[in-house]
Amino acid sequence: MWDLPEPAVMGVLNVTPDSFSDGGRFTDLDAAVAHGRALYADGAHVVDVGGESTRPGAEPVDEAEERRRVVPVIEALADLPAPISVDTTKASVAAAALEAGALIVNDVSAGRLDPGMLETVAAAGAGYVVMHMQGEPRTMQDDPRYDDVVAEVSGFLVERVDAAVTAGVDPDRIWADPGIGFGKTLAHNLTLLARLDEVVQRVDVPLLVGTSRKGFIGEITGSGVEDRDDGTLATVVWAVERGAAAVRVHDVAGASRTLRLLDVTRRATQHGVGEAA
Ligand code: HH2
Repeated sequence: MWDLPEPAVMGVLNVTPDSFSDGGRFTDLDAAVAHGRALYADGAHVVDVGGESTRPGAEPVDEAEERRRVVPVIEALADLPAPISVDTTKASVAAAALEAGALIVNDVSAGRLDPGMLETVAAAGAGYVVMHMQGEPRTMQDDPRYDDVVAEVSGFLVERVDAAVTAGVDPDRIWADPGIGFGKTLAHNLTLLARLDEVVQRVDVPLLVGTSRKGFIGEITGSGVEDRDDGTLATVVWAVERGAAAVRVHDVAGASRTLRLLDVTRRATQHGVGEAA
């Protein structure tokens, strides 16, 4: 995606009352903008602004309300050196966000929920994230099923990347995302992580992986949402080691430090300790 480093860190900024981790913290414009700037200062390469929660059970948000939440924040952050992405499934919200200065659309529906989405992204020459989700947020965790989760998720991503490219989206500006936690049980999430290198091989564009503070970490560690950053970092290292090009996290400072250590250790392995640090 453009000239972003690999691995890139996407920082999460939810301007919603109900997101599962940071809901209600950044509904005030000044607080949201300050947090966006803090994410950049902490090392975010992309700041992802979302106005609709997609947590399991979340109710959809009206288009005008979602625009009202995200546009002023994006306008105020547009001068950051890092690109802003907008986390939305609606073409009209994406268009308003791109107009306000966002450069990337992060679409958890991969263009399936709004027929105008792919054309909107293509017309703006914007970056695009296509993510896999089984079902829709309100019901997606009811009883998710796959015969082969790796093959099905990879096949879906290949098909949606093709659809985006056919609609005119620049293939060099697309990330694919296996959608950890979106219509997936603990076993599905773990299988995708365990076999992430297969997904990387099957999909032609770089992979973004979002595990941050998600329920499966709590299922394993027993920790609440506010106590999952350490588990998140374990999955960040795992994903990057298996070829993920980018990670989406709430704790950008922690992820940046962790990835720096990973990078130095890798280089020490390849070139010797003297040149690594
Ligand atoms: N996860 C969430 C939201 N958007 N986008 C991508 N590409 N990948 C993800 O894994 C992903 C995403 C859910 O996390 P969060 O934004 O913290 O919560 P909520 O949806 O409740 O706002």
